[in-house]
Amino acid sequence: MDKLVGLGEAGVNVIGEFAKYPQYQCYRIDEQLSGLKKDGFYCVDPQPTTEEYESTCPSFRNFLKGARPEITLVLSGCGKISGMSLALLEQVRDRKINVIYIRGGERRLSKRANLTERATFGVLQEYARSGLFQSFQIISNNSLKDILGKTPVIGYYDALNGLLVNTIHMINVFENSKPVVADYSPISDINRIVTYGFSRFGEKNEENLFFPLDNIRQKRYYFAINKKQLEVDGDINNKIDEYLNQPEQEEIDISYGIYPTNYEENFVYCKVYTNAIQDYK
Ligand SMILES: Nc1nc2c(ncn2[C@@H]2O[C@H](COP(=O)(O)OP(=O)(O)OP(=O)(O)O)[C@@H](O)[C@H]2O)c(=O)[nH]1
Ligand SMILES: [Mg+2]
Repeated sequence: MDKLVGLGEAGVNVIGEFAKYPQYQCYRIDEQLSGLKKDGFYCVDPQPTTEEYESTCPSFRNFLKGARPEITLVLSGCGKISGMSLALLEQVRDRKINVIYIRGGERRLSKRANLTERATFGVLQEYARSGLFQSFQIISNNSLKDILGKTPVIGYYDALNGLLVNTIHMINVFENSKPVVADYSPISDINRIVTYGFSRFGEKNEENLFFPLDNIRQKRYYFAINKKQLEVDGDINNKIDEYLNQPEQEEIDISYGIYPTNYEENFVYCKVYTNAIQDYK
């Protein structure tokens, strides 16, 4: 997951957070963007409606020609510019596609935004289920907000985007490094609807999902534990067992890896999967 495309303001902001790490190649598409195409900025003409964004979608073939063999599109479904998403995805359908879908609407959505979001969410999920996408990753701003607790108005989106991107990035890093212990079962090809979770490892076995995913089929935990503690602390093993054996999870295929870190605090990241279409809630 290293070629990322942000569509609309939320998408572009999230991409900006990924751009802080050297391993991601970032492409931004929005109105009022300053920056050159060759540097990954594509400024589109503003349109008054979702439909007009759809009908005027330009060709991104040249702009996105380096974004292969796999591409991850980040967007919020309630912005007007999300009207471009299907036309854009059509242009890159020769690649493996992931979508990170941000459910906005922490405050009341306008009627227009609500309709747009409902339609985009439904269509993209069906695409995911029919196998057109490798994954459809749902993130709810409300869930991120609850995890962060009280967040001031200024810097609010930066805080949300920081939590989201840090979690996805850490999981990417872990997936490319060697765990001290791991028992990973393969993710079934049909489980393409996904969300993430993040929590501190310790007292409470909370996992703080980024979207309240229904009918979870598979879960992967990534335990990020202080290296010294892994060497000397006998309790850690028991705590991890307890975490993995929560009784309400019996039906879920759970797997995990344990990774050494130099941080004082210990964290649990998770990625959860289902094949079940999610209600618009
Ligand atoms: N997580 C996150 N959500 C955001 C951010 N910016 C906006 N949003 C959410 O995304 C939703 C859509 O807003 P925008 O991203 O501004 O809309 P847009 O995609 O630019 O679409 P337009 O209507 O065409 O401007 C809003 O309801 C916000 O809740 C951001 O930086 N991070
Ligand atoms: Mg906008």
